Amino acid sequence: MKTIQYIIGAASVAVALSAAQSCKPKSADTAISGDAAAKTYVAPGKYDEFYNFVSGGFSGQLSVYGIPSGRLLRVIPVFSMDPEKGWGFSEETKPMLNTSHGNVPWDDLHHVQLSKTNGENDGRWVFVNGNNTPRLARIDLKTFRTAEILELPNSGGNHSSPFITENTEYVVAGTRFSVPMDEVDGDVPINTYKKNFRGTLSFVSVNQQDGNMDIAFQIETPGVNFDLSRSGKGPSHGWFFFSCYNTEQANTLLEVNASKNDKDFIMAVNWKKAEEYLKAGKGRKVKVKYAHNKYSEESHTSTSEIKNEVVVLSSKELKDLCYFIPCPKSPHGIDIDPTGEYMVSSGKLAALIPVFSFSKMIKAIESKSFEGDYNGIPVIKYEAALYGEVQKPGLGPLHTEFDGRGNAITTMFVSSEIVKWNIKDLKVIDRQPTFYSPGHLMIPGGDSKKPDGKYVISYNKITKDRFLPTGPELAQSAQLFDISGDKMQLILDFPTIGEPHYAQAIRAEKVKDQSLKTFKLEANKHPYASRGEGETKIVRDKNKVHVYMTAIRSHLTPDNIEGVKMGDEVYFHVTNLEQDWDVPHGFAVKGASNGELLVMPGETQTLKWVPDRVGIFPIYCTDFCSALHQEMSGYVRVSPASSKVALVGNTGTNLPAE
Ligand SMILES: [Cu+2]
Repeated sequence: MKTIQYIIGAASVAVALSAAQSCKPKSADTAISGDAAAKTYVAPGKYDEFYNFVSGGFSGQLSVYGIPSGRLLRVIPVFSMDPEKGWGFSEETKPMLNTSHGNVPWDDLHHVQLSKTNGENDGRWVFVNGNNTPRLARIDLKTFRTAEILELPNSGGNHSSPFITENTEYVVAGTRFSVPMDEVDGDVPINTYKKNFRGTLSFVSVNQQDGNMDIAFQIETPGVNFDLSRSGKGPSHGWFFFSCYNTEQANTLLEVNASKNDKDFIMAVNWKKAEEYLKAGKGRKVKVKYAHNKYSEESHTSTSEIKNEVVVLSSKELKDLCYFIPCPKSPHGIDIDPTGEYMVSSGKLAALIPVFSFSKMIKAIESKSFEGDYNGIPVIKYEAALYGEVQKPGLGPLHTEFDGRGNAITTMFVSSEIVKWNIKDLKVIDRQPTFYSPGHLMIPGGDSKKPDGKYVISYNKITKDRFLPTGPELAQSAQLFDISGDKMQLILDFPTIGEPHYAQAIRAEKVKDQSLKTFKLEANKHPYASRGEGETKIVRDKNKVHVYMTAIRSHLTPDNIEGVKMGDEVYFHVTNLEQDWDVPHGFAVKGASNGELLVMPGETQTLKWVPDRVGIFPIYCTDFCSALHQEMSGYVRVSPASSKVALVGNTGTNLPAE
C-alpha cells in the first residue's frame, strides 16, 4: 500500500486564520421574545427539570446547575483543592490528588459523561477527565462527590476523554499529545517526533456494581493528536471513533505545521476485536507508574495505590483493530447520531461538515476500499465511508448533538452561532447567534439513543458585553435555547465557573430520589470516629496528638484542650453526630496553614495542625448551624516543648478558676 500525504499550501491556512481573526462579536442586543421569562421561571420552592453538569475547565471542578432556571446548585471539587468543602485540605481527601508525580492539586477538567445503560443516561455516575496530568475521575451521584481518580500512563494530555460505551463497559481516554512510551528512555531530541513519539488510547473498564475503574488495555497508535471521541451505539456498538489532527506529526508551530494536510483522520477502533486480542494474549505488558485513588463512604477516607503495569495492543501489528477515515480538516468533534448509523465530524478549519455512514464504513472495510495506509493502518477511501456533506453550515464547526427528531445542531466557533440541520437531507434548517464563540453545546441526552430535545445550551468561551463588567476577568457563559419549535429561541444567559468546556444534563427524576441525605453514624468505619461524646478522647503518640472530637448543635467535644506542646502535630478528627439532612458542621483553628473542614452528618474528617507558637488558639464551627452557632467554639492551649502541662480535653467541666 502506498503511504498517503495530503498537502495543501500555507495560503489556505492563512485564509482560515484570518477568517477567525476578522470575526468581531455581534451586538449583544438580540431580541428576546416575551415568553422567554416564563419558559425559564422556576417558582420559589419548585425544582428544575434537569440537572446540568458543567465542566469547570481550568478550575478543575464540576458545577451543577438546574435547568431551565440556570440556578447554581453545587460545585464539586475534582482535580482541585476547595476550601469551602475542605477537599484536598482534610487528611481524608489528600490521597485523592496523589499521582505518580506526587500531589497534583489542579487539573484542566474538560469533558463530562453521564453513565449510560442501553445507550441512555442512567443517573449512576458522572465521569470527567483531567487534561493536563492525565486522569479520569468518577463522581457518585448519590453523594455528588468525587469517588475515584485514576491516572493514565503512556499519555501526555488526556483530551478525547472520558467518553463511554453504551452500557458504560468502558470509559476511554485518547492522548492529545503524543509522547515516547513510559517504558523507554524519553530523553530524546524533540524533533525525533516521527521516530519516537506514540499515541495511546486507554480503555478503562467500569465495574457495574460499584463503578470502580481499571485500565483494561491501551492501544498504541502512530504519533498524532487525538482530539475527541464517541462510542458507537446500536448497530455501531462495539466501535469507538476518535478524531485526530496533526497527522503531519509536527513538533513545533503546530498552528501552521499541523494545518498543512487537506485531510486528517477519524480513527475507527473495533474494541470488541481488541477484547479478542486481549483474551488471546496478544497484548504486551508495559512497565509504567500510575496512581489509582479511591474514596470510601464507609471509612470516609481515601487511599492512593501506585500501580506498575498496563497491557498494550499494537494498532499496527494487530489487523482489523483500527482504521482511518480521511476527514477535512483538523477534525475536532466526532459525534454519533441516536441511531448509531451517522458519524458527524467537524473539521474546525473546514467549510463543510462531513457525515459518515457506519454501514458504508463496514462495507468499505469488507471490500478493502482503501486508498493506502498511514503508519501501517488502512485508510478507507473518503467517498467509500461518506454519507454526505452539509454545505456552508457556518465557520469553524466544532461539536454536534442531536434532538431525537432527526436533526443535528452544531456549534460554529468562528461565526459564533449554532446551526440546526437535518441528518437525512443534510440541509440547514435554522441558525441562531451565540454570544460569543461557542465550544461545546449540549442537548440533555443529546449524545445518547434517546435525546430529550427540549433545550440546547451553548457553552461560550467569550462573554464580552453580556453581563455587568467585573474588571479584566469576565465569567464565561452558557446560553439556553428552547428547541421544541421550528426556530431555536434564546431564553436565558447564565454565567459559569471557570471554562464551561462541555456539559451533560439528565432529567431530575433519574437522580434526585437516590440522593443521600446523611451518613449513618452507626455505620461510620473511620478509624478515628467518635460515634458519641462518650467516645471522645485525646491520645498522644510521640509528637502526634489525636483529638477524637464530636460536633453537635451547639458545641464541640472537647472544647477546652490543654497539654499540646510546640513540636506537636495535632490531628482534629471531627465526627458530626447529627443525623438530620443538611446540618453540616465545620471546624477551624487559628493559624492552621491549610483550610477548614466541612463535615456532613455522620461523617468524620480530619484537620492537621502544627502550632507555630505558644499561646491560646480559638477553634470554632465554620458552618452556621443553629441559633447558638456563635457559641460553638473552644480553645486549644499550646505550651513550650519542655512544658509539663497534662494533656486533657473536656467540655463544660473546666470551670472558671477562683
Ligand atoms: Cu455548628
